[in-house]
Amino acid sequence: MKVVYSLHHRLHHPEREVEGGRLQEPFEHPGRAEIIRSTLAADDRFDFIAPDEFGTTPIEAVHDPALIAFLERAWTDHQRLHGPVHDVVPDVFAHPSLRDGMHDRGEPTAHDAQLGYWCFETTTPVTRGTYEAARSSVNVALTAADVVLQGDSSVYGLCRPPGHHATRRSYGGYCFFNNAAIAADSLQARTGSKVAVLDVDYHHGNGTQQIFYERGDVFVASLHADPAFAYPYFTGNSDERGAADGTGANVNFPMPKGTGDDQFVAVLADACDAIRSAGAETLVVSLGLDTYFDDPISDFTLTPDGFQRCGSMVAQLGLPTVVLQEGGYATEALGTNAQRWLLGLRQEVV
Ligand code: Q9C
Ligand code: ZN
Repeated sequence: MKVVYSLHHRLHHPEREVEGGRLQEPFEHPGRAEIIRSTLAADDRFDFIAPDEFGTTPIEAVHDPALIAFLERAWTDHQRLHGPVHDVVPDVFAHPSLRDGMHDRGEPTAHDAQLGYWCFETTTPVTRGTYEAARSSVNVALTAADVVLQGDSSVYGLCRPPGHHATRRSYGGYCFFNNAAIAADSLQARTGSKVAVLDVDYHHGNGTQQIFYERGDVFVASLHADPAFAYPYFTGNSDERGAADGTGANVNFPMPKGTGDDQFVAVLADACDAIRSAGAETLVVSLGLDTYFDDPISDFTLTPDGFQRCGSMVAQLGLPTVVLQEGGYATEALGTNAQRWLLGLRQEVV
């Protein structure tokens, strides 16, 4: 199985994040991708390739070009205004209620206001190399999409930073560009056929849902912790089924705290049935491994065996499959968990 990897992910390396009112070391750090890389590199069933450069055109098909332009200049603009700052984070947010009943003024002119206009939370700092790392993560996803277009049955893109929380015109949740949405949109445009995104990260894939909400040509299914108690809170309920041309093309499976292997695999079977019924011909998987029992920011209880069963379940769809890395924060276990999921997909024994 081909693995697409770039060391450029290391250019995104925040020193701290504010979560729950505490200043702490980031859960999303370069070591995550490195342990997956080293675990897969030690298994000769995985072959590493470097990403190609795709430029910004495929990103502009999914994101507001002004968001891309902001992320490219944000770190430099911030240094000019505030002196040396390692991690650039907003201190003001464009809360919708500020302009209730008033017309939309679009992007503000001040840099500090722009930060709070494009970013929706405090755990996603922009560092010196964040833009380059985020662009590289997109290139990893698009290169993986090319691998299945060229005939491989499946491929793994070791994306970092992750992508599924980034909406058309916002970033947050450790995500800047929505790698899975960009890959799915590109696959849809190039094949002209229906694509499905299956998101198995602990957190609802709010960005992917938003990007495709009014489209019928990309079906989106997400399994995640119920937003009644889990981040990102504002999306992910089961009554969010899409709108306009996308009516019925979005399906959410919110699950309770403590969800384990059997329950997750059973719900995954339902999600796979929905993907079959939608008539998808190509699949993009947003692979979050933060459903693991020992994950530090989540409360599901999946095991390595469970991850392999999930991969096997997805293999039953028989679709060309692009697997892209999203979350997963139990660093020591991350390599093994990714390996088990992918071996399940390839119908390999451990
Ligand atoms: N108190 C991914 O797994 N912080 N992103 C949540 C809750 C952000 C997770 C704070 C979690 C983002 C890709
Ligand atoms: Zn997650």
